Amino acid sequence: MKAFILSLICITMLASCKSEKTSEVKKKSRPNIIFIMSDDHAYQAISAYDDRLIETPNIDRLATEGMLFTNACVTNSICAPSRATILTGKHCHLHGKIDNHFAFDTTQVTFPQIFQNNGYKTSIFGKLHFGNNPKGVDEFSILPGQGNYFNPDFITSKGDTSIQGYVSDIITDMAIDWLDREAQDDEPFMMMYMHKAPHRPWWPRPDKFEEFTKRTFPEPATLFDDYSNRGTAAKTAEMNLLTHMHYGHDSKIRPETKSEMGDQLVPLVEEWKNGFAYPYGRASKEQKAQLDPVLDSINNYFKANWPTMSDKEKMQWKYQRYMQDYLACISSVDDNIGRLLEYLDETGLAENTIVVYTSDQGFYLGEHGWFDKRFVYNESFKTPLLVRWPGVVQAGTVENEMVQNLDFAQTLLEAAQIDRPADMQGESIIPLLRGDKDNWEREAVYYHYYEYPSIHMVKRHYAIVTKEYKLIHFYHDVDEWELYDRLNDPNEVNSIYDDPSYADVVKQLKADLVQMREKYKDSPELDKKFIEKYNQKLINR
Ligand code: SGN
Ligand code: CA
Repeated sequence: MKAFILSLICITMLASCKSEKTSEVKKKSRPNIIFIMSDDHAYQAISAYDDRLIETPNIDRLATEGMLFTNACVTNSICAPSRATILTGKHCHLHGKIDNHFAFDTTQVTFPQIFQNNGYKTSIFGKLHFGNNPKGVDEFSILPGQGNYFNPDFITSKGDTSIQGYVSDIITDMAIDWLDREAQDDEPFMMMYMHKAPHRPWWPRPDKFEEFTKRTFPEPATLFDDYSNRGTAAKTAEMNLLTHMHYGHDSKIRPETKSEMGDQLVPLVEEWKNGFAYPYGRASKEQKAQLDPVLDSINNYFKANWPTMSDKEKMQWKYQRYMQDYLACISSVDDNIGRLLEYLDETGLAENTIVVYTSDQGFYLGEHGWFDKRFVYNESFKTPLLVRWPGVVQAGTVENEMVQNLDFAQTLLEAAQIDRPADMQGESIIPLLRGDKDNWEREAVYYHYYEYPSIHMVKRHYAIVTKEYKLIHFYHDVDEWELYDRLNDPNEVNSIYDDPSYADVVKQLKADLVQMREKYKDSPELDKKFIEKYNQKLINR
C-alpha cells in the first residue's frame, strides 16, 4: 500500500513537472509581437532602402538586426482597405472594405481577436481609419478618422480624450505606457502601434519644421513626366505637384499671403477653404510661436518669387516644400521608433519580441510628378517591410521575394503558433523569415484598386504583377490595358502592351490573371456590384 501511495505521489509530481515544463516552453516559444505601421511611409524615405532623401537610423536598426523585404507590396494602395486586408488576411472584395468611404464590416474576423482568444494581451494605438472601433483588443486609443498632428483627439477604450503635444510623440507615449503596464508578466502580447505621420497635410513637429526647411532634396528622374506612352489613367489622375497640390493646405502658404498677392496668384486648383487654417489653428500658442518664424520665411520667399517663376521652377519649389515637410514628419516617426526600440532593449523585451515595420501603402515622392498613391505603379504599390525576430531571422538579411500585406495575419498567427481561419488568402512568410526559400512558391501577386470617382481621380484597375512584368486593366469608364517590363523599364514610363514583341507575354499574363481572379474569388460580377454600391453611396451623399 505504502509503495502504491509513493508511486502515486511520484506520478503526480512527474505529471505536474511535465505540465509546468510544457507551459514554460509554450510561454517562451510564443513571441511577443509589435506591429508598427506608419501612414503613407514611402520606402524611398527609409535609408535602409534608399539614403538619398533622409537618414532613418532607428528604422534602419530593424534591417541591420533583421530582414528587409525589397519586394513587399499591397493588394490595394489606399489606407483603410489596406488595413482591413492586413487585419483579415483577405483581399478587399472579400472583406468588403474596398475604399475609404464605407465603414469596415465588423462581422469580419480580425487577427487581434484571434490573438486575444488565444491567450495574448492585445492593444492598438494610433490610426485605424475604419469608421468604427477595433475588435479583439484589451485596450485601444485611436485617432478619429485621419486624426490631427497637433494636440490630437483620441477615441479610447475608456472614453474620448484630447492630448496636448505632437501626434507621433503621443502615440509612442501610449504604446510605451501600455508595455510598461501590461508587458512585464509571462503572458505574451501583440501590440499594433500605428503612426498617423507622414500622412498629408504633413505638419511636422515645430523643431523638425525648422530643421528640414533648411534642406534641399534631390529630384526624382520622372518629376517632369508628361505621361506619354501610357493610357488615360496616368494622364487624368489628379495628384500632380504643380497642378493639384494646394498652396495653403500642402505648401503652407497662409491665407493672408494669398489675399495679399491677389491676382498675381492665379489658383490652378480649387483650394480647400480651411486647408491651412484648420491644422495650423490646432497648434497651441507655444507651438505657433515656433512654427511662425518658419512660416514667415516660406511665405516671404513665396511672395517675392512666385509671380516670376516659370512652371518648371514652381514645380521645383513645390517639390522641395513637399519633401521638407514630409521628411520632417518621418524624422519624428524615426525618433519615436528609436524610443520604442530602446525601451525594448532596456526592459529585456527585445529578445522575445517580433518587431514589424511597414506602411499601409507606398507613396509618390515626386515620381511621375505625383504625390499620393492608389496606382499599382511601383512607388505606391510597394510598401516598406522590415522584420526583426531575434533567434529566427538572421540579422542583416535582404529578401527579394514578392510578399504582400495579405500575408501579415497568417504570418503573425503562425509565429504565435495559432491556427489560421481557413478563409484567409495569404501565405505565411515564415519560411522566408527563416531563410528557407525552398518552401516559397509564389510567382505573382494580385492587385485591385476601386476608389473612383474620388479625390485624386485614379481610375479603377486590377493587375497581375510578377518580378518581371506588370499587366494592368483599367476599367469602369475606360477599358484599357498596360504592360510594363519591370526589369528594363523600372520607372514605368513606357507601356509595351501594344508592342508585338511582347504579344506572348500579354497572352500568358492575361490567362494567369483570369486564373488568379478565380483563385482569389474575384470576378466581373463583383466589380459590377461594387460599382453599383459605390454609385448608390454617391447618389445618397
Ligand atoms: C485625405 C487626403 C488625400 C488622401 C486621402 C486618403 N487629403 O483625403 O490626399 O488621398 O486622405 O488617404 S488630406 O489632405 O485631407 O489629408 S489615406 O491614407 O487615408 O488613404
Ligand atoms: Ca495611408
